Amino acid sequence: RSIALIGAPGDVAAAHRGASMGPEALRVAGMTEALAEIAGEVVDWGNLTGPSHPGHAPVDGLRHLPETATWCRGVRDTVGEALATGRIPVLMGGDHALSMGSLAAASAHCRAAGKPLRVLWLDAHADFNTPETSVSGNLHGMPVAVAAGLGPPELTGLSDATPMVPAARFHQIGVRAIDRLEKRTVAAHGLPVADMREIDERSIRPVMEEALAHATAEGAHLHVSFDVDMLDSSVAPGVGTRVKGGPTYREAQLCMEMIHDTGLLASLDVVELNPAFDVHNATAETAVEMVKSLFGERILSRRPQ
Ligand code: DIR
Ligand code: MN
Ligand code: MN
Ligand code: MN
Repeated sequence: RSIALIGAPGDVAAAHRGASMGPEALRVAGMTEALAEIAGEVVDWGNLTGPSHPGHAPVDGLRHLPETATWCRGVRDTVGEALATGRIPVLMGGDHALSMGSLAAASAHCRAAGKPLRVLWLDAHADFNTPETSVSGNLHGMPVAVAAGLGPPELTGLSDATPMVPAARFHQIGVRAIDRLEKRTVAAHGLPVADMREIDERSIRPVMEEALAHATAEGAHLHVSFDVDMLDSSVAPGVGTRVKGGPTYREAQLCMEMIHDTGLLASLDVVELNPAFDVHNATAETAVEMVKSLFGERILSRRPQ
């Protein structure tokens, strides 16, 4: 299947400015060429446009709500167009709030096609804050909650379905930073999270097997939302919120290769890359290397043991 690369240079929902430079940094790191070589047909649809960062304080616990909603509508419509024409959309962010747009699109696409949707959320954070629990008021800390139906109607209403993606259809990998009140919401809604302790104790392979089991059994549409800060901060310094203690380069590569092995990857977000914090674009290059594995690059062409 052909891939549509979609740039979304929006940073209105993040604490630090600069994720708006993400799409171009990923292109400079060779995203288009890498996908063309591994996956076949790739078309770069260019960048969406939207509001720039207003620099306002939160209003009722939310910063830049109208601007975020505008960006997400653009993402939803363009990702939806890619899915409707049989392509695999690869959204290059931009901050992680933009995933509300791609989830709305994937949700609508799956409902129309009668396909189950599963979401793999690769992130240092659970992104399950609400205006009531958030310390920062930043919407990039809330997309999973919004998808699960918690949050302002301007965002939950991005989708005709409420919730657009029930909490139980997510599986989170790599989480190691959850706010105090956010933790309670995660527990109350039964959000499936494989945190770093679980990965430490069980190792990455069985954790990933479990995370992918439902999708495999259902033959689901698998949406992968890759927040680059999932990677250990020593491997990926070029993000707005660095968190130590994450998956190593090799562990993350194994995650990506195991996702590819399912043959179910149907839509992808690569978000939260912030070139303002990067060192010679190394984090963008690492992100492209991860995406290569997601689309099937192997060291040797042997099947897993
Ligand atoms: C924090 C940080 N939990 C917040 N979230 C981030 O502001 O809600 N998500 N960085 O990716
Ligand atoms: Mn994160
Ligand atoms: Mn973030
Ligand atoms: Mn995130």
